[in-house]
Formats: sequence, C-alpha cells, structure tokens
Amino acid sequence: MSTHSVEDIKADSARLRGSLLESLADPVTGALRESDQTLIKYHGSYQQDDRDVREERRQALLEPAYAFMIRTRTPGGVVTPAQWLQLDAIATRYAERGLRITTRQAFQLHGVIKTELKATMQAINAALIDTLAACGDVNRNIAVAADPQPSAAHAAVQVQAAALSARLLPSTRAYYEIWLDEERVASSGGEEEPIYGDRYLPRKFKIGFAVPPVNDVDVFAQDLGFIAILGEDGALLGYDVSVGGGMGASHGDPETYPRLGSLIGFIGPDQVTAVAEAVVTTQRDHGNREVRKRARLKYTIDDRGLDWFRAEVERRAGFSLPPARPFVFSHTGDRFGWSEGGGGRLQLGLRLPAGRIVDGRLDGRGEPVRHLGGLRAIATLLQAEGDGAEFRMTPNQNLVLANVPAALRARVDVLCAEHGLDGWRSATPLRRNALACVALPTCGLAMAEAERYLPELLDRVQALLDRHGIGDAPIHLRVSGCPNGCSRPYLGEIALVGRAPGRYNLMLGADHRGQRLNALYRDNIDEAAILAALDPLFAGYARDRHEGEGFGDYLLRSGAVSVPERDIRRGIPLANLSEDASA
Ligand code: SRM
Ligand code: SF4
Repeated sequence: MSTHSVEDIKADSARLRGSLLESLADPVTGALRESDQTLIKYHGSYQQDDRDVREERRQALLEPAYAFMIRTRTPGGVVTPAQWLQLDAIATRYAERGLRITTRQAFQLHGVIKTELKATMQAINAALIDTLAACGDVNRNIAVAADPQPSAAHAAVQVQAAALSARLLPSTRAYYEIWLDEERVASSGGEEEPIYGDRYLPRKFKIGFAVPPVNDVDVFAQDLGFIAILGEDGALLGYDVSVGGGMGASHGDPETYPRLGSLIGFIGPDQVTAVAEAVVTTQRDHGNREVRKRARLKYTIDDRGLDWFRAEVERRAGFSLPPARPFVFSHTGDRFGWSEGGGGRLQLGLRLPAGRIVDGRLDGRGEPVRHLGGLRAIATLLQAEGDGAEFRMTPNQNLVLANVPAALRARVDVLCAEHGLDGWRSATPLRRNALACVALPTCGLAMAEAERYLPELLDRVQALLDRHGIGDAPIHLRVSGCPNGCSRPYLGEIALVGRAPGRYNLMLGADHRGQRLNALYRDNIDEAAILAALDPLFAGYARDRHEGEGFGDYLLRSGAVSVPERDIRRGIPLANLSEDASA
C-alpha cells in the first residue's frame, strides 16, 4: 500500500473507526475491507492468512484462510497469575498455536477468525488487558528491563514506563465503541488527538527502558530509549536518552538500514514525559510522510542531523539536556533459574523457545511439549498462594516468575519438571539465548522460516560448536524471516535474515551488550553454506579466543568481520556528544 493511501486512510478514518463495524458484520468474507485492514492495526490486530494453505486454497478457488493476530499492550510484559489464566483460556478457546510471547513483551494470539474477533477482544479486556495501539503508526508496547532483581530502582522504572504508555495512548474512543460497545456520542469521530493529530505518526514508534547492567530491551534498537542511571545507593537518578534506533531494512535498498540509537543527554525522572512528548511530536511534525520506507525516526534524524533534533526536542520540552552520564551494559540476555528476588521472595527465569507456549508439538520435529498446561498449573498455584507473585515476559521471548514466596519453590519446581518447563537446566548457552521471529505461516511478510526452523538450526549449529569443543560458548544467535528484523537480528553475533525459502543472509559480528550491529558476511545462502561458512570461524574461535571473549568480538579482532564506526555505540562517557551525530 502506498504511503499516500495509508496517510489518507488515517486522516479519513474518523479517528480510527473507518468502516470497521461494517467490515466485521460482513458475512460474505473472512476478511476486512482494505482500508479497515490498515485501521485494525491501531486496535492491536492484524489480518493475516495461513500461508501454508494459501496455494492449495487458491487452486480450489477458495478465498485465503483469513484469520487475525491479536497483540496485547502490556508495558514491561507484566501480568498477574489471574490474567495469565484468563489469557490462556482465551487462547485455548479462540486462537490457534497457544500464546506467543513477543520480542516486545506482549502476548500474541494467532488464528482468531473474524466472527470471533469481537468476543476475543472483549474477553481480553475483561482480563483488564487491552490491545489499543499495540500496532499501527503510534507508540507501541513499551519495553522495560524484565529482571526486577538486580536493582531496587526497577520498580520505579516499571511504574514510569506504564504511566508513559498510558499517556501516549490515542484519545479516540473508537476502540471502546467498536469492541466494547461504548455508546457513540456527538463528538465520536472528531476527538482531539493532542499528541498524534489526525494522521497519527508517520510510522510505528517504539520506546524501551533499560536498567544497566542488563540491556535485555536492546535499548539502542528503540526509537526512544531510556537508560536508567542509578546512584551508588541504587536510587534512580534519571535516564540517559537515546533516539533513532531501529532495525527494519529492505533487501537491496541502501536507503533503508538498521541503526543504533544516538545518545542526546541526561534527564531527571520527572522529565520523562516531557522528553517523550517532545520526541514523539517532533517525529509527528518532521517525519517523512511521503516515502513510508523512510518514515521511521532514525531517518528523520539522519536527514536533519542529530544536533538539529536535540535542539528541537529541547525547545519543545522547555529545558536543555546536559550530557549523558556513564553507564555500563554487560549483556542483553536473560537470567535463568531461581534467584533472590528481594524482600524474602524468589524469582524464576524460564526459557520458552521463540516465546511460543503450546501443548503438543513445539516445532516440526514432533517433540511433545506441555508448556501451556504447565504454566496454567503454575498460575493456578500462584493465584491461590502466590500473594503478589507475577509473570513477566522478557524481550528475549522468555518468562520470569517474579515475587514468588520461597515456600512455593519446591512445588513450582515439580510443576516445571512435570511439564518440560525446566529445559533451561540442560540447554546450552546457544539455545538459551537464541531468538526467532514468528515468520511462517502467519506473517504476511516472511520470505523464509524463522520460529519453526529455529530448533533444527540450533541442533546443527550446536553440533558444529560441539565438534570444535566449544559447545558451551555463549553465542547469541537470532533468526528473522525477512529483513524487517523483528527478532532484532542485526544485534545478533550470528544472525540469519530470510531471503527466500531456505535461503538467508548470514550476518556476523555484533556484541553481547547491544552496542554494536553485525555486518553482512554471506549473501543469500542455504543452510549447508551457512554451516560451511561458520565452520572455519568456529575453529579459529576455539583456537584463538581470549579468556571471556565473545564470538562477535573475536570476529572483529581477527579481522574476519569489520563493522563501521557508525554502527557501534561505545560506552559512555562520550568525549563529545556531537561526534555521535555522524552515526
Ligand atoms: Fe515486527 C512487521 C511480528 C517486533 C520490525 N512484525 C511485523 C508483522 C506485524 C508483519 C506485518 O506487518 O504484516 C509481524 C507479525 C508476525 C506474526 O504473524 O505474528 C511482526 N514484530 C513481530 C513480533 C511478534 C516478532 C516476535 O517474534 O516476537 C514482535 C512483536 C513486538 C510487539 O509485541 O510489539 C515484533 N518488529 C519487532 C521488532 C523488535 C522490537 O521492536 O524490539 C522490530 C525491529 C525494531 C524496529 O521496529 O525497527 C520489528 N516488524 C518490524 C518491521 C520493520 C519496520 C521498519 O522500520 O521497517 C515490520 C514491517 C513494517 O512495519 O512494515 C514488522
Ligand atoms: Fe515477519 Fe519479517 Fe517480522 Fe519475521 S522479521 S515476523 S518474517 S515481518
């Protein structure tokens, strides 16, 4: 769809209502009218079709197997055990393939048919979770460091992120009228949108809050990133602000590229809303509305310059930003297993391959899993006896059971073991850290497999590592079915980016801290060629790596891969912030 038609659809939509009610009521097709397919995204849903049966249905002269994906707005990915149980019941009743934890700490449900869409939305809202603005050209679900344990400031950061998420919601009542039967009133369709205006943003917008030393949210991949700066006593002093991160690119189009965010300064905790609104409205007013592929904030900044952007943000916010303060990231991964959670409580990090939570088959290999049932049993226990325990989805598609009373540990362990949820115990670091986007069969943009291919790929890469005697190397591997980069592949030490069925670009050389992008190593190759390319690199790494040296860092040191300076964010202090403008 051209940029102009998306811009027109937004402007003509009566604040995101369009003809959604008519589209939903149309019994002749499982699809929505074309413009409503754009608008429903702002309500947290995508029209999709099952690509596994697309050709078969075309030949049988049937319309595609249309169904809807629904994504929640769950800032920081936090839900109560009761909400978990409700979402599980909704997924079991209305969706296919269980629950899916996304790389932005949301739930996705796939395969909801049009006639059940409204009931599903109502059930989600009855669980006190909404889906408003989970997709579309607005601020999306806000990502927050998932592990509450390393810092006492974490709770304050989570509260601030949730408040910002609410603050940046569109004001339209369309969502409540269409899905929750709120009565239309005279002003319906003409609501003021003080932050967004009538055309909303030029493109999607993403915010993340990191709490060093962990960079699980990949803060430099966010349009707007807040890096918590903590005092010696652990108190929250404020945030360094990063702008213009983003992963999406198109094959063969140098006008599009992944970009790491640039630091523009430090703010106090009470300045978060003002800065966020200044950044969002600057992008609203100056983002590219002509060429949709160039409409993300990263291009606005590169086109106009970081100094211009910072000055504009300062002008709108009404204060200037002092230089960013020092911080250190050690890694982007999750912590698995039990740990102290503060206040005598415990927490448990669980590995969920590619975030998919199902009972039955997890992948094409026929291995049975019972993760959905297992987490249901755990949620039931925590609901009854957990006394404030909660589920936290991580940006690495995993789960943390937080604030668990120590007395429940043994019973949770039994449930994990019974349902195969203790896979983290035996998983190698490669398997623990791997990410894959959804891709086929639901993603309409997928060029190659990702989630379904991950287990097989991991088997082969692991076997290769084992052969070189480095099976325990903590390598970060990420797979995306296309260059849009939903698994943030350009921040993987090894990444496969889909080109065509069975073919990928092999990207290498990112670091463990989310501060360096990788680089293209081999273009459009199949699995055999990928393994052949990795083989000598693993041999060299096994032979020559320094103590504690990551694979990506080794590849750079050995000269196998080079990454341009603009794709690296060095640790603060930066001597001269404007140098970063060249990035
Ligand atoms: Fe994404 C589009 C899935 C995180 C960059 N993404 C899509 C769609 C909706 C396909 C579509 O437009 O038709 C995918 C739905 C697949 C499906 O069947 O469920 C999809 N994206 C996902 C999820 C579910 C991947 C996952 O495996 O977890 C993640 C949902 C996040 C959430 O809860 O909100 C997801 N997507 C990301 C991320 C990572 C992040 O935000 O940290 C990125 C890279 C960061 C960025 O935005 O730059 C990302 N998704 C994209 C893009 C490229 C945007 C661009 O600037 O060019 C698209 C395509 C588009 O927007 O046109 C896209
Ligand atoms: Fe789909 Fe591409 Fe995103 Fe994967 S990276 S979910 S294939 S849009």
